[in-house]
Amino acid sequence: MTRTIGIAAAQIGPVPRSQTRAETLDRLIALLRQAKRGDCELVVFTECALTPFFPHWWSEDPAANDIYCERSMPGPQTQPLFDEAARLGIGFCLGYAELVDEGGSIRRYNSAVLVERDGRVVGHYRKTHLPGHFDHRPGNPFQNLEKLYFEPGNLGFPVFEAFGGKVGMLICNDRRWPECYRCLGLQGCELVLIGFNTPRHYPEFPDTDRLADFHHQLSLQAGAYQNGMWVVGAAKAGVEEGVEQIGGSMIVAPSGEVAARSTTLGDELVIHRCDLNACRTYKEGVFPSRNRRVDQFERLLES
Ligand code: CDT
Repeated sequence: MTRTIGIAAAQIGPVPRSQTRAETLDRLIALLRQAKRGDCELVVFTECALTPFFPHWWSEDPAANDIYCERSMPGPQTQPLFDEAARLGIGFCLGYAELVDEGGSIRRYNSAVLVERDGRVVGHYRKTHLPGHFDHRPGNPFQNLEKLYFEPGNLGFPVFEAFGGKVGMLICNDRRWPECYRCLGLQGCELVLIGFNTPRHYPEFPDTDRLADFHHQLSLQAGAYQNGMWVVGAAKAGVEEGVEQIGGSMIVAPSGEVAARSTTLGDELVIHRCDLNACRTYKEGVFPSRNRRVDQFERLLES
């Protein structure tokens, strides 16, 4: 018996500084509608999908970028996306910059929300691995200031019952770390949703530039195969405010094979009907999860 779900990775091209939040939201809503026409039930948007990727910009006052943060989800500016998705009966995962008041302290996270087809918020994830630096590096062509603008996520690696299966989320740099997938896989996760903004150029280590696409794909394929999960990666692509980003949105099967991939660096859907039961061959066959070695690993994680 199959357990299939039509999934679209919703890649978006550059979001210029001059674009209003409402204009960006219209682009996301257009992709939702296109996904519905493509028989999809779940759309995966990228990391910080509502705004330009502002951690590339230095500011003396990091709070100046609070205009790019959401104080609630849904909020007044994102409600139209939630309304249209519920009207279409389509769920989504949306990356956004989050600003919260935690016990009187203002905190900022690089976050994602998972929403079911009826509009119900299923759960949240906050990015664990914040790449880059705290300091201004004026010699670099652009900055990587996520460490300055965000705090590391404090929600762990939750797995949610949704879309007829077990679903987890990661955000961009998380996808390079095998333990992220492992923490999800050990909870039986069958589908991992990942948004990313990946520059082609790494100012501190330019020798890796020629491998940017390869390392991205390698990470998704290894995570999928070694944990028997579907992995969906949705990019912010193209040249945004002078920063070239790789694109390369794709859906990877639990076999590690690329099932579908983007062909442009603009707004584009990457669609595949994913059979969640295909995870079983790898979870129970190739990597049986209840063997002694994995039990030991779980104990290590708990300690
Ligand atoms: N957004 C994000 O996490 N990007 C990183 C690049 C960081 S380069 C220091 C990535 O892993 O793609």
